[in-house]
Amino acid sequence: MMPDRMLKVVLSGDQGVGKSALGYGLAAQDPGVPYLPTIGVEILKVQYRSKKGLLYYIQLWNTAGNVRFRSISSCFARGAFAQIYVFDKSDLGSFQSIAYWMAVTNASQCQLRILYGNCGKGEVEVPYEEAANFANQREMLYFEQSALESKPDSVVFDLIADFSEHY
Ligand SMILES: Nc1nc2c(ncn2[C@@H]2O[C@H](COP(=O)(O)OP(=O)(O)OP(=O)(O)O)[C@@H](O)[C@H]2O)c(=O)[nH]1
Ligand SMILES: [Mg+2]
Repeated sequence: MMPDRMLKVVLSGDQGVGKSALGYGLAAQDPGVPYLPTIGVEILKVQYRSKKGLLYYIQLWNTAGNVRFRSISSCFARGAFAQIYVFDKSDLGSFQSIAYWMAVTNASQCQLRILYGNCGKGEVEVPYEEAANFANQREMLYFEQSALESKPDSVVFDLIADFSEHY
């Protein structure tokens, strides 16, 4: 079946924040346990039916957070419709890195930016208000959830589809 829309979506953020956990959940793929650190980039293919009934073919670029791959992060972001910046709510440093990730991935070049606070990993160091304010100032939508509980029908794709259908 031909999709109505094809979109590239990129996941970025520090090592170990839960990008792969989120990506596999959104793609309904069982990666096997435990998760291995991503090498370079992995492209997950996802089909999604929006509330308005459009069929999306989403290429989810699950990138590596490890410093070894930083020189290629900007290439992976090229041509993205949406970028999802992931941090771990129990790790302040990963939240402070978001500005860095926005810079290397040319955040202003894509139509939609989502800040995703993974709240599944432990005791909260970054409160909701702080993350939501930061997102607001940087023209991002803010959303928080446990990455391990993400599913293809998650609100993440609804946000992307709603935006795409108004765009
Ligand atoms: N309990 C719990 N563990 C999580 C959650 N999200 C991620 N983890 C764990 O945190 C570890 C790192 O998660 P990944 O998804 O591999 O992190 P990543 O951002 O893809 O890391 P890189 O690929 O190295 O950049 C894994 O052991 C996951 O199982 C969560 O929501 N809850
Ligand atoms: Mg990964």
